[in-house]
Amino acid sequence: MNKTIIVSNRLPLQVIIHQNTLKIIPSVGGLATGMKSVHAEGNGIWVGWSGIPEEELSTELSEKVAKEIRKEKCVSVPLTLDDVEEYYEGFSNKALWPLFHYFMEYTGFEEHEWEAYKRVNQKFAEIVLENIDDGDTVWVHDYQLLLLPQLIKDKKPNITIGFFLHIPFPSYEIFRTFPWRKEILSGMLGADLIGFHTYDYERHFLSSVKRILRLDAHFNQISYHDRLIKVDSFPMGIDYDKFYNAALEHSSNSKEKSELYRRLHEHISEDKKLILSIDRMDYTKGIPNRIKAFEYFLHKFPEYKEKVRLVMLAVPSRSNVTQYKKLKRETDELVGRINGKFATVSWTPIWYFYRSMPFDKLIDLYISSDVALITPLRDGMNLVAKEYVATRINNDGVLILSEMAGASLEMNEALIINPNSFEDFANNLKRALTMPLKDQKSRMKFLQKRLKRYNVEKWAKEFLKSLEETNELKSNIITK
Ligand code: GDG
Repeated sequence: MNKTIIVSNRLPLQVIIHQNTLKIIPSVGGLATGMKSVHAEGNGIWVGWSGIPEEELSTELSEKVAKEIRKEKCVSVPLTLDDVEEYYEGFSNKALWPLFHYFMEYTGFEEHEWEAYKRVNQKFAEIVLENIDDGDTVWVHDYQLLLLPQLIKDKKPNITIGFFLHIPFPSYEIFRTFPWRKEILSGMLGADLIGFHTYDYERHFLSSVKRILRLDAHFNQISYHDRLIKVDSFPMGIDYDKFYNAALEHSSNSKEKSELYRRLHEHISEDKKLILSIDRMDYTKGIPNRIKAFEYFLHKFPEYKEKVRLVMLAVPSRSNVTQYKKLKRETDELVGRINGKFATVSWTPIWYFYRSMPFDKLIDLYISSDVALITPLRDGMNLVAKEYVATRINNDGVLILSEMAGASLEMNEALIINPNSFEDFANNLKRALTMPLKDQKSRMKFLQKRLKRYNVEKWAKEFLKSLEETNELKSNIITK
């Protein structure tokens, strides 16, 4: 029986080792949810890193971890501390991530990190090849594994390979600065189908392929050696029902309310509003910008002092990388300065949480907020914007969304802003806070309808269906 092999940098689980006892906790992230049915089907497997460097495992424990992981239909790729430092924190997060998000000034090109990136992609390839049979399908995810499709194709030309990029693909003018641009493109072209969140990323990719590799591309098909490669956009959705149902349960009178819920609602009354932002602590998410723009709003519309509160959840991320440490310091200082400047005995303008919260608390935040302020400077998609919409069970609430997020292209009914314009930001925040309920509801209903239909499961199915169709393309070429 043919199977699908999913490959991503991290496995969809967490391994916890405490005093030689082992616990495996499945993770519940968006990707894991979307892939659930694909992964569960037949003898499908997921290949990725367990999150524990090899040095922290004795041979005996390493075997035990592999065995337990296998029970979850997962296979781990062993990574050393050096691999993690050079391939993940280094090349992936200091070269690819900033460049692909247009942060050229943050981008460092280190030859030894490139070597590590190639070495680790090769490690992934070996594990995939050990587990693959003729007729299988491989679906590779994201920017940490851009070389993997070609490494697999070289050894197994008849395997069908899909690749999906979760972050933006930058314009040619940015991408061409990359020292290893040809190798990166050739690596991706090992896939039969290459997917992006938006048509713009797809267009940028095709333009780089044409101009850097001088390949022919007609519409969304690239001729490469004797193969045809399809490129398309698949905007990722969320598990809509999970968020909607959780919101329903959390809002019901019979549900005992959490401390967080009670504290949030103490503030809410007719004339007081909560504004929410949730992101990983990442410079692409525009956190300092948002705080400064909020300050500008309070200056421009002083009547909102003591009437609004920004609840800002920033989830720790990549905290070993210098730029992220700097960002954390800058955010702490800005929040401190603005709270110091505006606070009164009964009011703190920004409630700032630097931590990860359990799902239940996330839902409490979503359902308690009148406005969601999602203003990244650059974002592949942004699922938080979609999750906020899914939790608005009474169709009220307003989403303010940056036009730099992939999600903005499918969420026209949100208030779309340029996050670099404080004027745009302040005016739209005022508009959101004064929007009549009737308008809120009609916008929310349109957004919800679309998100419910094109959920994450549908996204995964459409990608795999399109990947399967590439087999017809192949057979057409052969018969011609
Ligand atoms: C990358 C791309 C693209 C957040 N805080 C907590 C928490 N979360 C969950 C949210 C959401 C997810 O994390 C964040 O997803 P995003 O899409 O917003 O952002 P990235 O992490 O940057 O993801 C992005 C995505 O890949 C998918 O392709 O959209 O553009 O950058 O699901 O709910 N979950 C819990 N506690 C938290 O504190 N439990």
